[in-house]
Amino acid sequence: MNTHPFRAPTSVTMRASREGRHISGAERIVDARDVPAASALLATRAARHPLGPPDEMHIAAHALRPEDIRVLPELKQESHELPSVADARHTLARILRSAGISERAADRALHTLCTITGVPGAQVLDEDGRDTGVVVRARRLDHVGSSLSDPQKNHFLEALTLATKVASAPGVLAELCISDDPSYLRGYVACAGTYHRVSPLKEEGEPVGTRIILVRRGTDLEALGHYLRDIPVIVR
Ligand code: PML
Repeated sequence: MNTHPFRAPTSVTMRASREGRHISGAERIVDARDVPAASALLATRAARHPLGPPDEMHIAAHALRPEDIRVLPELKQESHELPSVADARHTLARILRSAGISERAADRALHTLCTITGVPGAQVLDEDGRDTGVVVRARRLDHVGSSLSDPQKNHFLEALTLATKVASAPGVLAELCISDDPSYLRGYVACAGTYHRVSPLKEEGEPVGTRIILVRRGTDLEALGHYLRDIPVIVR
């Protein structure tokens, strides 16, 4: 059902950095009357980020038109708890291959995922796993179940929300993520309609964490960026 609970939907975005390096970002869509509460929540969260405290923080609010909002059902979910990082990474590559991604692309995507960090968005790779040179950060998204009172990051709900929006974008084959929180070891791969939670994708304290999006050959990267940045999505 394409309905959402907002009379005056407003996107609230937070970005925080230190010495020019991105450390925290978050997205909410709330009713206009809840913008002060959402802004305070996101400011608290940036200040408490494990990679913080930031020396620069931006919070922006942007009014949305109710009729522009798309309501999407959340992806199906599966959990994979593995005994080691090596097993978890192997499982992630296996899931990609079972969704039709080539072995070479799966290996390249996994290598990129496990070696970079500090990117303010997702790195977009083509279906052979080659870097397209595009980094895109999905904005304007939220889940109907998100809290307006708890500043603690809900890694799972936020990641599921973002993955649901990314999976609905034109040309997307898969999305992979390792959290940049040094003590959050669970990550995911979203493909073929399912959000696979996989753990542990890194060792405690390991300074890696990023997102990768794999796209079909010929995907219009401008249109992909526009959808992910500008089209508001509520997940339920
Ligand atoms: C992040 O910290 O931004 C990514 C969190 C990944 C969540 C994986 C999960 O718990 O399902």
